[in-house]
Amino acid sequence: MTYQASVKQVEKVEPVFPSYVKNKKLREWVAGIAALTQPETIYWCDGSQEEYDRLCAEMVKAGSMVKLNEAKRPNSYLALSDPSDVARVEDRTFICSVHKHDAGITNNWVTPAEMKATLQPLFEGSMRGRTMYVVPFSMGPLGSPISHIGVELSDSPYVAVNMRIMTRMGKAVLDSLGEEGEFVQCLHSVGAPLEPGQKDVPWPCNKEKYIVHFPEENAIWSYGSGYGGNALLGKKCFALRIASSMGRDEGWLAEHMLILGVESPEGEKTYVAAAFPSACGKTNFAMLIPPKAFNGWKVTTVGDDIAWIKPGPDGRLYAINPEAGFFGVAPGTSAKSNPNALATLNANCIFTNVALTPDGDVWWEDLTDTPPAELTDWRGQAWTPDCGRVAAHPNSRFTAPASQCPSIDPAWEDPKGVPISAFIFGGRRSTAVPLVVQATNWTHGVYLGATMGSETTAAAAGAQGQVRRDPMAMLPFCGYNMADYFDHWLEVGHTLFNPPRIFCVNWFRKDSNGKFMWPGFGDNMRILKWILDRTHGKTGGVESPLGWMPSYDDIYWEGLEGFSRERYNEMMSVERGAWIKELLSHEELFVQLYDRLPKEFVLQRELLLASLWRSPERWHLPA
Ligand code: TSX
Ligand code: MN
Repeated sequence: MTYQASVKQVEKVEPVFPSYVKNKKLREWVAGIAALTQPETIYWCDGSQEEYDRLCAEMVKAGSMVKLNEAKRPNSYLALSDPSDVARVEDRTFICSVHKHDAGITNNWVTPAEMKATLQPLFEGSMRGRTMYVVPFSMGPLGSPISHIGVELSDSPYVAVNMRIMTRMGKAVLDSLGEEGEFVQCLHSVGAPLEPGQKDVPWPCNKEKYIVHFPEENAIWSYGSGYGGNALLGKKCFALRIASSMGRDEGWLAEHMLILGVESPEGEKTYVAAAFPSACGKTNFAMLIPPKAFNGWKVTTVGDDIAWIKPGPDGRLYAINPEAGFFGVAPGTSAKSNPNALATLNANCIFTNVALTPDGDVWWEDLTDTPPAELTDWRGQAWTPDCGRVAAHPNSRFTAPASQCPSIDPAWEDPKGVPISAFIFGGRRSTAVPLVVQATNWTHGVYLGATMGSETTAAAAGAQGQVRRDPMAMLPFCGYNMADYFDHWLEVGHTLFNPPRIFCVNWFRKDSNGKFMWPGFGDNMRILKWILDRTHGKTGGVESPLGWMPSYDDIYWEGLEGFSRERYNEMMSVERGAWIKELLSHEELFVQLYDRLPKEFVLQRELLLASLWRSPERWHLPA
């Protein structure tokens, strides 16, 4: 790769390396990127609290963040983005493998050579007038055999401070990298160079955006956006897209999954990993508080978004949460929906695109039943409850240290990871899909995960109420061909001794009056308990056309008054007509992936169809 830059500019940005920067590849890469992007200065992040406070103070001074009321929300900040830069940009996200087939039909693809030819001129001088932050980070506990190191070069101080919360960031990472260690190259520019004397804006970004992955060289180039998953490259870009591709090559899984632990009153500890598409309350489930009647039961949180899962020496799967913080959607987070998340946000947080209260605190929709009488909204404009606009952007976020979560699991930083006993796949489906089903075996379970779908909600663009297939909730995050991904899942299961049990859940089925049939939230513990009992072989189940189901009597109902057997059976019913439509929609997904689709999926679909036809038109659990 050649970088074009005038001699004068190269001289200006010749990096001075701190003595502790020993890694040869890192030195060469930083020098090359500095010559290309021509920052005014280069700053090496050490990850200290002093550095974090200083960078935040600089951003406050520059007008990029406000400091919140120290008494109400200590050491916390609010950033408001440019109104055009508020979410991930899937149509600008690319997987640049050499062969198109290796990216697959579900990813945007351009050859690496062509993409680099496009990006090179955009990055040329893109950091002029700005500081280039060198952000060394570890995804996963430093030194864990499951962890991997990355270095992000970014011209955004917002990225630097958020990365300190979301990852293990700083000098210790470089020490662990040593002279020869491997790291994922994460290059990021907001694409807004400053000419001499030009005044900066609070949230610099560029209309033109590129979120680009080179899975064959473990590199990420991100241009034009300062927001979330576009800019904090350790998260979706590295921990999911690049890592999924590494996992395929190395025999492990990088999944869009929460990890939670359940401790029974007898002290038996079980961990499960669960995948949900957006708008299903994944963080709420990761931090679930069991109902009072579950005296002595405890749910603990290992992670709320991403799981790296590797086979251990005993033939079981072990998972780590590669992240160190939560970058969660704020609206909807409340003392009712998620008290643990709310407590996590008490201090040391960065909020993005939520509303500001007159006394210097934050607010978002549903935080309180009655909104404050006046606010400054996410666009910085005056807001009142009757103004007809939302106060916080629907995709507004909190960045919070995971260590502050009251339900954080004691083993959340265990370098070995936690043993996974079950996988749960969920979706938001108002019809057809029962509350819970257990797959009959690994292959059936992988099929259920691969064909999971969710209804679009107002939070996402596009028509409402349509079912979108989102295999394993990985559609926007798989760094390679989705059919190869299914194949990899099947392969991994066969390397294991007694693989985890697989379940499907749907908290969102509605009755004929359009009312949610299941109370959800803490009461999901009742379903989780059955899932655990099943994985430990402690309870019965009924064979349905779709897999194993709990009968009414298999569920612990204490403390949930008036939930009748009839209503439960209604919620668990299987309609042939609806499921034939469902299977046709599976076929639509499969024909897109036809040439590399595992044979098992075709056979599994046929088996499901056959079992539906041998069952009543409307199948019910016994009355
Ligand atoms: O997060 C949710 N979970 C998982 C919690 C552990 N939500 C919130 C919406 C997703 C962003 C849910 N919403 C859940 C759920 O299980 N279920 C529902 C649907 C629902 C909403 C309200 C009520 C019941 C169900 N009840 C009342 O409003 C009284
Ligand atoms: Mn996610």
